[in-house]
Amino acid sequence: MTEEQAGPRNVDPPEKFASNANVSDPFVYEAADKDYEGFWADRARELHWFKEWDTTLNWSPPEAEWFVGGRTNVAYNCLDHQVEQGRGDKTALVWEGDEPSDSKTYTYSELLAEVQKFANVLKSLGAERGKPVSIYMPMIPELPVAMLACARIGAPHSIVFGAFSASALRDRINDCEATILVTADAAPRGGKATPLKANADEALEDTPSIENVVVVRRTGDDAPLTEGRDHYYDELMKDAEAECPAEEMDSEDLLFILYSSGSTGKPKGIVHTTGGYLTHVNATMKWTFDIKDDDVYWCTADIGWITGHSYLVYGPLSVGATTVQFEGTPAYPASDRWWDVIERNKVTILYTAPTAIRSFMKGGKEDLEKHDLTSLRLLGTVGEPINPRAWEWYHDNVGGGRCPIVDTWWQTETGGHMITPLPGITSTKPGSATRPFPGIDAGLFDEEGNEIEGEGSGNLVIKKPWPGMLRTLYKDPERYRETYWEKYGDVYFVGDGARRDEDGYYWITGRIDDVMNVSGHRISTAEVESALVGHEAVAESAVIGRNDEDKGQAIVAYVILEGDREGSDDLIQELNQQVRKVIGAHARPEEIIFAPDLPKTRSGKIMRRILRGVAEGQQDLGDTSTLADPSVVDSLQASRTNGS
Ligand code: 7RM
Repeated sequence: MTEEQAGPRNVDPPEKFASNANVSDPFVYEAADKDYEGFWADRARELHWFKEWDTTLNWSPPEAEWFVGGRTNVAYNCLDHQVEQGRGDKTALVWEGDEPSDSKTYTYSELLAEVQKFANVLKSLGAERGKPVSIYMPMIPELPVAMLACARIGAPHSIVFGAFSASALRDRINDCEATILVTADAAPRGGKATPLKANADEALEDTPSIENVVVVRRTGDDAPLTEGRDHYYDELMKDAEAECPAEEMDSEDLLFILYSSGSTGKPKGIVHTTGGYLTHVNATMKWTFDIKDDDVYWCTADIGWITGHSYLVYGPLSVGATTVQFEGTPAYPASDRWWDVIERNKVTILYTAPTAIRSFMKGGKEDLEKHDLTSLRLLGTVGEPINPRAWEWYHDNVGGGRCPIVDTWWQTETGGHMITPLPGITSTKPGSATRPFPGIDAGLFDEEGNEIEGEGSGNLVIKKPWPGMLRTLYKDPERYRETYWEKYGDVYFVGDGARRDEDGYYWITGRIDDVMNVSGHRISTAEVESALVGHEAVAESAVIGRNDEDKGQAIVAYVILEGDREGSDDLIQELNQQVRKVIGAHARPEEIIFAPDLPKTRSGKIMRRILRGVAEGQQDLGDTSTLADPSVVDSLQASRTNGS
């Protein structure tokens, strides 16, 4: 272990923070441990239910049902219930556009009005309970409006991140057989616009289930409509009825599907349901983020990822908070944009990714020093392990040394925070996500399936069900079982490695499967490989994530060309273009290496460890004796230095 991993110090909650914290009694851990069902039932009671549940939990591994028999509605909790509690005139959403001059706010009443109208629009286009609606949108207020409108009428949404390509969108629409797509003409970011509608049109050439498309006019760019299929959002809204009652949903009714990379080329349709998911995100807003009525809370994630679903929209609105939605990039129009957003909106809680922190660290403190950041009182991180140096930088320079940091470990699959400090209680160690949230039972297993007790390293598991857990993979229960519940029996297999220290704190070491984490984005090696072999010049490819100081991991692709082809800069360009086209720009390899052969075992399995070693320039590649042809290693090293 290096000194950096060990973490130089403990950081206790400041006195003033602890004495005002929502949760300050360390006994909460023991209490939840003794009766985790009771703990979560107490959290669920803080929500609005049309009918209370009969049974807190049915657990028949790997199938969980929470708050069985209860009836509730997520949009009702996030809007109507807030208005009922007197927050009608409180700002629900602060929207900051790509241009600093472009901003808007919605009160809870205004957001409720907009959502009811759009829910009626969706109904008029055939949306109904249980029928998925696909959403492919920029970071504009109409995106949370569309989500909440779906939730209001019980139509599950499937949001596809705006950077995904036409073919990625097509596959995700076809998998859930959505009948409606909500999109926009274009998505402005960093002064440039992505032509969303043009991408959507390309996808829609091959999506037989889609009957209607709603197009928000964001930029006014040319986006031709297809007669009978496409409609402008503003025109439909003009004539929409004002009132739309919230459906009384069953606690276990589907709330949304979110596609996420797994270890094969086909993304997994992760299924989240209603009552349990809302309980989990609502409770963690109060406990992890210590949310108060006067907070201005900013989660910088895109809503297209789970972090945006849970902690930009559903979590914050379900507690009646003011949530900030930012459309742009950190560098536009200047590199101090984020600090400007914080200063102008007096943001009190900032939730972001280590990769962003590291990039600000590189840019230096000057940008921060131009702005008053004293409104901040709590900082959060998510998406990948944070190195202690970036943690300290975040703490000192963004938080001015006064704000606790919550390093929250969780996944698309878990719905909400799983391992995280509680900011009024936990003595944090920079680089560690600390301890499981109350009611969450984490553990470590070795490769042989033995549980590791006390200090040690192994594969992270979750031993008891929790309310926000995924319920299945959409239309693929078999893959659900195999991926998460087969390796160790009735415990949830996370896919991350971790170390537990002498205080029981967890230090997440990263994925142990073939999933890369590039700037906090999950991308599977298999997806990139399958995009590359889709190019006629490519015979075979192997993709790995190389450790990268800024992005966590950088994508390196080894490519074996068809017999008569030769590598060139032009071909590298073409292959990059190919990945952009099949998956999206965020999945383009940082480095493409034309190799004569791949290191394989005698059974034909690619030894990625070796490829990683070569890409990272390691001299000692460890044991290579299990390779079918050990001489491959020399030729790989040669092609890396000569080639690309
Ligand atoms: C929320 C999210 C999940 C994967 C997960 C980890 C990594 C996330 C942390 C982290 C160390 C953290 N969902 N990860 N948070 N690693 N410390 N605080 O990111 O489904 O997109 O990714 O991200 O590997 O398994 S996700």
